[in-house]
Amino acid sequence: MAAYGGHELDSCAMTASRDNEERPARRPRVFSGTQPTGALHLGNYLGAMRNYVALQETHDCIYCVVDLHAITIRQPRAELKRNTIETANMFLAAGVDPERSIVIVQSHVPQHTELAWILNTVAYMGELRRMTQFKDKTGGVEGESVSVGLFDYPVLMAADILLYRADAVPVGEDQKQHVELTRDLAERFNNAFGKTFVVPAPIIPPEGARIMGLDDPTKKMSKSAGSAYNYIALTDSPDEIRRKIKRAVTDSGTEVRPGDDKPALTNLVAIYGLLAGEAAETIIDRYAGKGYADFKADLAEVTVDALAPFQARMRELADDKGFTLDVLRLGAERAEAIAARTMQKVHERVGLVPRPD
Ligand code: ATP
Ligand code: LTN
Repeated sequence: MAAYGGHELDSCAMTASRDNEERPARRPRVFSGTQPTGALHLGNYLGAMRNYVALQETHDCIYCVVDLHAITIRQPRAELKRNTIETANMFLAAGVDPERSIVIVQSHVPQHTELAWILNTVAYMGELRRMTQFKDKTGGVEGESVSVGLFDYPVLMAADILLYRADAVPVGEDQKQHVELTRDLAERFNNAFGKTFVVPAPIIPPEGARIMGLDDPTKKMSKSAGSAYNYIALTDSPDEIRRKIKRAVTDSGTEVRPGDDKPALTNLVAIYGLLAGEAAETIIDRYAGKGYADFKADLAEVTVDALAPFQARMRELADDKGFTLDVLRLGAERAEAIAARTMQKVHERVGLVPRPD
């Protein structure tokens, strides 16, 4: 995992790559968001954040800590604040470079919620009700006490993306449906009011898009899972990582190989392969005749080693609080310049009277 090396942030370098509309040949734009709901885990990294880092080579990227999404599930305020800064730190520690990419907190750019309101007028109740994440979070029972915010969550996500006219959205498999809804809303708005939004495409990695829970390989790894043995947080200590991998469920039999009959090993071999940069065949050959214990012990060390540079950078960032705040301040300025231009166009298309000077 490439860690972003500590260098000074200077606002000139950042304004040099301001809104790319001003450039003759703009690179395609990427937007993605992560909720500040706790420590990110290997699923978040392998499914999404790894792509956040890689896409910086070819795209102009905006990465957002989506705090307004996080409040659809109640969280103590001190925890939300801590998680917001920590999630921004995780982007940086994983290799998001704030001199090349924009890093923001969603609530710092008010146009996200403004556009969400306007998109609410083109979104249908029926399509929001069909969102599987909504169904999962409500347990399929849409009772009297399900919040409007939880229901409307995908419209705010669409606003996040469309606000910046992003071409591509790196996400894990579970967010594909939300990006499809975003495409539908963009097209519906464009048809009704004239071409305004870019219709974005999801970027979902061929491997790692759905890392499964260590304690239950039939469900995705999730930071909101009931047990900490479900996931490996990117901030887990080496001993915690070893303990969790040792306790990870395995399948019947002894062979280390992926397969439809082996959901647990399929997941563990995928994690090993992605972190070590090795093909599944190489791993299968190495553990032929050896059994699960040897494989798990080595997987623990591969994971500890892969996370070490990230964790070192997290410690540096924790000791330098001003750095992250500078990144977020400059990020918000740059993002707002792009957002304001989109909103001006949206107001005009819809027929809202401009505020008199
Ligand atoms: P969680 O379920 O862990 O609380 P989330 O999906 O609700 O996470 P985020 O933390 O905002 O919310 O997700 C950040 C990114 O990580 C998203 O692009 C999401 O698709 C991806 N992601 C989340 N879980 C996994 C997983 N198990 N495997 C691969 N990608 C994942
Ligand atoms: N819904 C996403 C988080 C999210 C997002 C976005 C992802 C909010 N806005 C815009 C991509 C683009 C989740 O639960 N992981």
